[in-house]
Amino acid sequence: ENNHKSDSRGALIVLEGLDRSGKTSQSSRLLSYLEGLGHSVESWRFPDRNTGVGQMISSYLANESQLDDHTIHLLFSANRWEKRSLMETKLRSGTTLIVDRYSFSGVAFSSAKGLDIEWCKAPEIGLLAPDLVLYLDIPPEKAAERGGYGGERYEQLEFQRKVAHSYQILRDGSWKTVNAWLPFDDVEKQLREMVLDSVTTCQKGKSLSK
Ligand code: DGP
Ligand code: NA
Ligand code: NA
Repeated sequence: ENNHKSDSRGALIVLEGLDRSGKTSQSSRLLSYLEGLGHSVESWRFPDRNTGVGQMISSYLANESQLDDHTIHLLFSANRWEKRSLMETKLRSGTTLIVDRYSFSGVAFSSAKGLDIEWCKAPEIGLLAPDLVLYLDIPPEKAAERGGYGGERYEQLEFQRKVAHSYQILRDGSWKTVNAWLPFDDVEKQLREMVLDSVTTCQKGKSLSK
């Protein structure tokens, strides 16, 4: 019903960026911050390597298996789809989710390989729309200097440059960009404000969209 005021709910907050942009550390800092303020909040990440699909993805990333580029793209997407209903339940029950990577990673990484960008977007249609996308912006060269990559498939400077370019194409006015090569504390400070704002808006009953 259109005129029915929707209930208070949690916010879907997504962190995006290159490998070694600091998303994982910032996710856990934001989690502690919001918990400290008494909010119900969970930290999630994609790919979720704990599911059957996630294990296939993990083995691909470790170069232990080879898959066609389209096939792995669809697996990453399936990994988000298998969490969709739980995600909706959590948000509706008032829990905020801080998610380390989501659909934009799917499109950015696969289109960086040369797959058609519209084809890449298609399987993401119908997943829940983030309330806030935080882009941790770092030049690929700076990210590469940060204590080295872990050796997974995509963790190479040349490829990360292409991913950065794809993110640039995807980025729109709704994303909030944070300079991620500042010290971690400064990055955190910027993120805190943005996140709190989004949590408050959703508590007031902003409706959930696809
Ligand atoms: P992470 O666990 O955040 O380090 O992610 C593992 C790697 O997989 C990282 O290089 C980013 C990449 N990745 C994450 N999500 C997707 C996706 O949906 N599609 C593709 N092709 N790559 C992804
Ligand atoms: Na990684
Ligand atoms: Na990460």
